[in-house]
Amino acid sequence: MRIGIVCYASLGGSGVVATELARALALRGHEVRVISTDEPFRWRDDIPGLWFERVETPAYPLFREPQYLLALATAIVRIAQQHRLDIVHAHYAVPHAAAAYLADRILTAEHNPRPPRIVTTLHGTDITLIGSDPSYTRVVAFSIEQSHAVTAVSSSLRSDTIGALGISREIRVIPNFLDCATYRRRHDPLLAGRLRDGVDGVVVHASNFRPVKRVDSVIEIFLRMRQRVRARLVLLGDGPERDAAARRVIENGLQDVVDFAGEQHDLVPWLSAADVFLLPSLQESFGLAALEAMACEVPVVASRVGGLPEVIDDGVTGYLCAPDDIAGMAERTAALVADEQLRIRMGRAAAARVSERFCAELIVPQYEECYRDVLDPPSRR
Ligand code: GMT
Repeated sequence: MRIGIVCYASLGGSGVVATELARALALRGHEVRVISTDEPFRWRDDIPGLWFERVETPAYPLFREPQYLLALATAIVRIAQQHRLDIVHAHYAVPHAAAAYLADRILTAEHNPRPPRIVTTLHGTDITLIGSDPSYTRVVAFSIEQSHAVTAVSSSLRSDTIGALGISREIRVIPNFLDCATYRRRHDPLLAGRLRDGVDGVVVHASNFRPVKRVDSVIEIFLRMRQRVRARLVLLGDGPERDAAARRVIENGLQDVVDFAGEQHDLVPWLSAADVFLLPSLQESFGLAALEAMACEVPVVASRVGGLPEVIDDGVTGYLCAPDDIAGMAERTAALVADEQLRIRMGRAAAARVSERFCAELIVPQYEECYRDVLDPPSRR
């Protein structure tokens, strides 16, 4: 199939999933074009059948706002015609589903013999935060209804979409996935040695530092657990809450035991040096970062919200607590750092869960089936 994958380039799970899906599809023999404003985070064009198509959003002094929706719809029309796309797969509904819909209308009105079918994948905040904001709801809901197929990364997100947007159409649940050959425990002895020096354990958090990730809670949990064990906190990623987090670290005199490691292209050695991964988010439709940690045999302590219970098996591969239960998360984290046997058992169970349910080999065929169904609906076969 000839597939166009639309995604955000910025640091975020939806862009990562879209990029990994594009790679996996190209490796399976499809022609795949990733359509974005910039090369996505973690982009590599080292395999045949995979291309990057840039969306230019020119600035014009008259406008205060960049016209991204129009630029993207125009780019989709051009790429669909030029490369005879069969599928346009929009990752993150806002505004990608609307841009894909607009492109479809243009191609149809211009009598394009076979406009591509539109598949939209919902990732989370496109529904739970942005899409359900009254400023956007009508267009987001309409463009989701108009897509030829819609997928959500968890059952929880499917329910949220039905509840928040009143969507009545079929939404398939296709969970996120990892390249399990890459995501496996891989030690960098130098890095692990540095992080573990002088402490009993290492706690890691990785995110885009937006308020929904609650990095302030990560620091609060770490402060409390340090009353029981000597630990280091490693914060991976970057975003709007980073400066506030850095101030909190200084206010609490934690500079020597908290590392801001920034954005890392290869998370595996960092995760492999960890004893516990913390994800106390306010909302999380899936929690790709938790899955990456689990693949590296790291148990996760997280909020019991959204799709996280579909990823983490409470008491088996990690612990789930109420999002405001900072004391409970601190206690669980300290217990894991203090008890090596418990940590190893849970870490191995976590990695086993990832290989049983969340490897690319299991999930990518579900997307291929979805594409085949919209190109040739089962009722017409
Ligand atoms: O909120 C983010 O972290 C970014 C957002 C995105 O742009 O990718 O993440 C959402 O999609 C990820 C990939 O499907 C999920 O793993 C995250 O759980 C989801 N974030 C939220 O629901 C808050």
